[in-house]
Amino acid sequence: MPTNLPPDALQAEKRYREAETLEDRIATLEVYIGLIPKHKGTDHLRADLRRQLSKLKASVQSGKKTARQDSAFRIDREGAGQVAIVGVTNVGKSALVAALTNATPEVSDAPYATWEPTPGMMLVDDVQVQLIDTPPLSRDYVEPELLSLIRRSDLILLVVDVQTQPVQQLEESIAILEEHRIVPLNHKDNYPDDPRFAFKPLLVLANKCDDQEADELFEIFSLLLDEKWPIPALRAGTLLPVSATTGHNLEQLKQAVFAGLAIIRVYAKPPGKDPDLTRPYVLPRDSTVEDFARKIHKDFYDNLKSARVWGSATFDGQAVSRDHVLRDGDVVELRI
Ligand SMILES: Nc1nc2c(ncn2[C@@H]2O[C@H](COP(=O)(O)OP(=O)(O)OP(=O)(O)O)[C@@H](O)[C@H]2O)c(=O)[nH]1
Ligand SMILES: [Mg+2]
Repeated sequence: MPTNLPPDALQAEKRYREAETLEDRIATLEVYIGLIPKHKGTDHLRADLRRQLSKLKASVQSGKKTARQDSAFRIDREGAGQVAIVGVTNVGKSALVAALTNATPEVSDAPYATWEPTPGMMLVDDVQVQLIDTPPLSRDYVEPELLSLIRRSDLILLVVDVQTQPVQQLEESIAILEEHRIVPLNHKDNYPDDPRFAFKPLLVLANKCDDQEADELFEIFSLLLDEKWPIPALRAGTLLPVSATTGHNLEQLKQAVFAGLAIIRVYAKPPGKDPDLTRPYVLPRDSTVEDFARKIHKDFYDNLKSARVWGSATFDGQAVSRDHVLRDGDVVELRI
């Protein structure tokens, strides 16, 4: 029986012990966990209870498949891409999501503050991207549902705290992911080409680079990595110093996410009119005029007679073929 808990938490614990059905046990345990004060002294207790909770939830799922839909870990895709922010506890994942999106996840000094994912929308220029704050990766236990969420995402942002053993944090996070067959794209060559592996683009964020002193820590961090990571994991552009507190490099972070998603924006120009530059169509990189036509409407795809492009063509308004490869920012006029 846990001691040093406030009376309401003790009462909730009693209700949990007395709950009889599986549903009741889950409901009362969730209330109990929510009432436990968050500090280092309750760290183990909370981690332990969360493990129990996910076991209970797993047994509901194996009993009836429809429970999956209710899971907080199944987040509908919105916007041009889904990006999972992951890392060990206290590195500032929630703080980054709060700084970059409209969402307001709990930011806390106490470890293991986040235990359910929270999505938020981040505007990169004129494109909305979905960022998902997630519970911490931990050597002890990782929720299977968290791993599925990461596997479904288009891009992983792996956060470390530049002020607290960032090298170890990075190595531990990568090891946990790889043990569960989630492999950064740049480690692909180390693994068999097997569909059970999810190869993901991954960007490392060294958070808490608030000031000059922290910048020096970042320098040391990146130097240490060069020695310890012979694989080209952290080639230019995959490691970025940021600060959720001061906003340092958050614009660069947005641009890096956009680049990591490998998408382009294309603007439609109705014949004889100006293009609508406020509403981009988002397409995978290397899409063609034909892909763009299909995205607008099947009729355009089926009946496309000609296309003109401003941007990637040699001259503005040049007539191009259906298989012309488009570039980010192109304006396209389709005629049917
Ligand atoms: N100095 C500094 N502190 C930060 C920064 N970002 C977050 N923090 C602090 O670090 C602590 C942890 O932040 P969170 O965002 O809750 O960390 P988390 O990674 O979500 O932690 P878990 O939910 O436990 O996994 C809080 O006290 C934050 O205020 C930053 O850029 N600079
Ligand atoms: Mg958090």
